[in-house]
Amino acid sequence: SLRQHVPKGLKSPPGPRGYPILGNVLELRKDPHLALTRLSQKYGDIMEIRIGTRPVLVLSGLETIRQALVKQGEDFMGRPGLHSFQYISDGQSLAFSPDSGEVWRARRKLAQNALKTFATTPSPTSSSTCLLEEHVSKEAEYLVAKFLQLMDEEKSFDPYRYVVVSVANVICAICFGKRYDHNDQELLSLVNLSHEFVEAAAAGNPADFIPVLQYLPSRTMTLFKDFNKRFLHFLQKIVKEHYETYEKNNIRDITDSLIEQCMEKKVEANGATQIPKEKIVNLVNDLFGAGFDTVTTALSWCLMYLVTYPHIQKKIQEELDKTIGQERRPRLSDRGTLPYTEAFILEMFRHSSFVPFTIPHSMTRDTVLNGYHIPKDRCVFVNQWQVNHDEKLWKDPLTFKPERFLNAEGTEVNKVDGEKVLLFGLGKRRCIGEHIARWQIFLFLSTLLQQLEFSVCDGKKVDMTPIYGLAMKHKRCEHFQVKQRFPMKSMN
Ligand code: HEM
Ligand code: HJJ
Repeated sequence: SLRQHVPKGLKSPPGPRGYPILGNVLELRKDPHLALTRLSQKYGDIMEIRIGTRPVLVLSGLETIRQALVKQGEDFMGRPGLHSFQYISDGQSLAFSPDSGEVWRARRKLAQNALKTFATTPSPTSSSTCLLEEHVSKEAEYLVAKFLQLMDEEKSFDPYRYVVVSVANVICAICFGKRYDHNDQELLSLVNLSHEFVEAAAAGNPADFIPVLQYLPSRTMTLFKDFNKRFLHFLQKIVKEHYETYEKNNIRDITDSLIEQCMEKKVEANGATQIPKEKIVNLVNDLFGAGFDTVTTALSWCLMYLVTYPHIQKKIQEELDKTIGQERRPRLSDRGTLPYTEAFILEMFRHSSFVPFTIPHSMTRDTVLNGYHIPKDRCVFVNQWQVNHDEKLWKDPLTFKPERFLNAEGTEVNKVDGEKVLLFGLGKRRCIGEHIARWQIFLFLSTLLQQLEFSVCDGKKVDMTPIYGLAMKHKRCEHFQVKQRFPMKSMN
């Protein structure tokens, strides 16, 4: 293949040789985050691999990633035009479409404002701090009752199946002002199949880099295309209902407020960036997709760690008992007062690294990174898993140990260590849902653990092996059990 022109005095990043035609695709077949972590130990924080005939820049090391995504943020903020991404939201996704210009910037701002208004702004009409707290408290309480009912009726159960509906209901409330029943088949058939999405949307999907694969039948890609069609259909129905019942003096939820934006944009004087109408309302696709899947995955990993390390579960419960007691439920404002719980969540983020890579980036222009020439349009993978398991940053990185984030007395979370955990990306493309995700995980977890003790049936082991994807999940486990911690003190 033609070598790119490299300016004098600069070099191309090093990397493994790879095979003709295939490049390094065989090495990436299984667990690319582990394979690329191993390769980074040999070639360094900035390396170039090939997938098929296409070169890909792979970034590791927290400082190198900060340099690229933050300090040289404008250069690294693009998204590659990958084959699989055209099927997400009809190719119009905020997160996955190749746009990184003015339209993307304006849409990102709209989405951020919408989340702020409908999730975290203090609520004037309710006793809760904000709508997010109100919705999570209600859904968590429902989940406790559901788990107890399932124990009564079935003796054991798969928590994912119920957690996903509760979490989906929180983002549904915010986006659509709607709540679904735990047996709603239409919702269940979407949210229970998100592995079909995350496995194809992951960094290094061969079909994105080897064009001939796009014409060969692939089960993963068929399921992915079909999932996206049904996802879009589901959301378009909800948006249509909103248009039909829209009243400009009663903005009920994020969808209404985006519709309002569409109407206002028409009258607004030029100057501001014009965004096509469809590209405003369909922002809810990204919000709903990210909102239900990531938080569910996080909570599901929490439950897996809790049953694997029962003494850690006990310590969280002791902290909850001491700080909150049984006379009231946990609230968002308790977050700063529960350091062990906070450390557990950080350690779950770090140890699972369930978002092993960010969404792939691409170069908006030629640049130089630590002396290496990086050309415009180069596809970039950012290895978050490597950062979270880097021996240079973490002692015994493979050990699950919440204490690593606490001071010696166990009374405070070490902020500096917490910020070394990389799971939400950095810089211009960093996650816009990070805060609401962290709040939700905290409040769901503390509400569940105040009332319930989780375990698995005698003799059953849980399989913690992550399944590679955009967000990594574990095998479902149907052997969960709960015990009510204070049966006499149940509140209403
Ligand atoms: C982007 C992680 C929850 C909305 C991202 C990225 C990561 C990430 C790694 C890509 C960053 C990059 O490409 O450099 C997570 C994790 C979550 C979470 C670990 C939960 C624990 C959420 C939630 C929402 C959300 C709850 C919204 C409701 C988004 C959006 C983007 C994004 C819209 C695309 C930003 C852009 O491309 O400009 N997230 N996320 N995320 N996230 Fe999250
Ligand atoms: C989805 C799971 C989906 C979309 C988008 C349009 C915004 C890096 C990670 C997440 C943040 C990026 C975003 C993800 C939204 C999903 C996700 C799913 C349908 C979607 C981990 O992604 O099951 O369906 O439609």
